[in-house]
Amino acid sequence: MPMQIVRTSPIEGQKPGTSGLRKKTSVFKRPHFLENYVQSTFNGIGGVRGKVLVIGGDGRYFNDDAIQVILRMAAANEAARCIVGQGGIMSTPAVSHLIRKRKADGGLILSASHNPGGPDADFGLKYNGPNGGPATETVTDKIFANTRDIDLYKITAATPVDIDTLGLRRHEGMEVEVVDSVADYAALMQTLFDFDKIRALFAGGFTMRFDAMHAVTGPYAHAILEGRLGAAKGTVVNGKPSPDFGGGHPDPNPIWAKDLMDTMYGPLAPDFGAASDGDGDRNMIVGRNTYVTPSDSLAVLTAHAHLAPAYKDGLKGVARSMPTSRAVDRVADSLGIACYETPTGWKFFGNLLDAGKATLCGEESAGTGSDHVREKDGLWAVLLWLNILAETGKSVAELMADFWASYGRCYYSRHDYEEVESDKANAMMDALRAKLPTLAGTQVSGLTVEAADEFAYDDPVDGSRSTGQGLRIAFAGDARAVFRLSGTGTAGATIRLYLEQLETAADKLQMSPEEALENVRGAAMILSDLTALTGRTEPDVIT
Ligand code: G16
Repeated sequence: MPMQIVRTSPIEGQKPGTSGLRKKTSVFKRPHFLENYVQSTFNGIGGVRGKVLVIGGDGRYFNDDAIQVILRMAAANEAARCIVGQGGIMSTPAVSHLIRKRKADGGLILSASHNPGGPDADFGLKYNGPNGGPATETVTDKIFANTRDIDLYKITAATPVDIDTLGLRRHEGMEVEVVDSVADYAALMQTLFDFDKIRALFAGGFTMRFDAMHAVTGPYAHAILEGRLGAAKGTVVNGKPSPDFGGGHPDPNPIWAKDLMDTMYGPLAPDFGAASDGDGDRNMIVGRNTYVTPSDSLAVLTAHAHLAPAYKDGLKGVARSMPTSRAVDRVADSLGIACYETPTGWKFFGNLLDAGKATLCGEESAGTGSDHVREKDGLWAVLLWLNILAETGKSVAELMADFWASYGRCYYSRHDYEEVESDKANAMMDALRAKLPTLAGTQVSGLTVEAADEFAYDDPVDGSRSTGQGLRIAFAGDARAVFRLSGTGTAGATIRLYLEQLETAADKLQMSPEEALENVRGAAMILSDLTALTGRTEPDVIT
């Protein structure tokens, strides 16, 4: 086999973040950058000799070239087989499913998620383990350690592997199996939901708009919504994946999915709107004139999941990331099931799902999922919503009004300050961290601080401890402000400020979030001194 051993040396900046390694595409294209990280990943998981890997990406710029490099390195490292999505494209939840279905040893996902793609935009790579989920911190720590002392990588000669034609072929002693990216995933969805009921809903005139944002879910949504479920042609818009996502920002939130929001708040709004992100794991749900926050979506899905066949026997428990609103806690409480609070990052849900402690999980960052895979799953969330709408016969607005009347409303908003100079962002976090022990009892902006701490998580399954997971300030009256630095950005630091205020008074359930959160935002700005320490007066993005 024409295997080459290439001498290399460690490259700075290869520490995996919240979800694998994300960098500017131009950084990933630098000599040895990708190769070093791939070899370190292989080394970090004990080598890939004789192993089966699933490989797929969201189709962004550099996806195809990077997959060729990964295949050549897998062959040189003596992997037995790589299962690749046709054209190198597969959504993140579909990769997770395929790893589990085929009992593969793991997988590599090429994506920078909701970040834009292109030569001047972002790229990313992450490793998922045999359970189909993102590598735990224990594994990413090993990968990182390998990036620090790597001195060689192995790669075969630069013969392109055909990944466009379905079927099995060989590449330098390794099997390469090219599979339909959609088929297995669509079949899985059909086992979870009542497709007959949803088909009847559409047949009865129910209308929907699904914005695939020129990203990976287009083919999945066409096949499932318009194909198997009979939604009208044209239900799926922007359904053809493009390497730069049509020049857009494939992040399903009211800012970046503005066209969908305008449609849903306009005179010709269909009954239901939804969107998904670059790699298909995030979702946005919006009814006619009714945007549903991701935190509320998790809570509503928890309350009604039993209406879908897969969850008809109830949920074992639920989990949310710490900054996610506590709406779901209230539902879990009334259902008498456990609710786990984890650090940000889907990887922290894996152990809970594997151990059967949680069935549904969700995050404020537009991610919801269940134990059917080990990733968040955009289309899954949309289908569960459709199943619930079909069973209840209610509109999204009616469901939300009923929900808030039963559980109260957790007004919620996230303010992002992007590309802040790292020194300044760290200085702000350090100053606030130092202040936390003194804050209880402080009166600020009409609120009283009840408790303040830095979140740390003790995994109830493997006993591992994750520290430094966000600064949280709880106020009397069920209000909360949380500060943390994003672990997915590729330039400077992004400060995330999460604001939450519970309201239970019947006449205060239809306020604007800005109004409901005014005091807690004021208090957070005063306590953090954010403007003085970073020079920022307004967030770049409010979701
Ligand atoms: C990733 C993680 C999520 C996390 C999100 C935001 O999502 O999988 O668990 O909530 O990043 O993380 P951060 O606040 O650190 O930027 P995705 O969709 O980008 O893969």
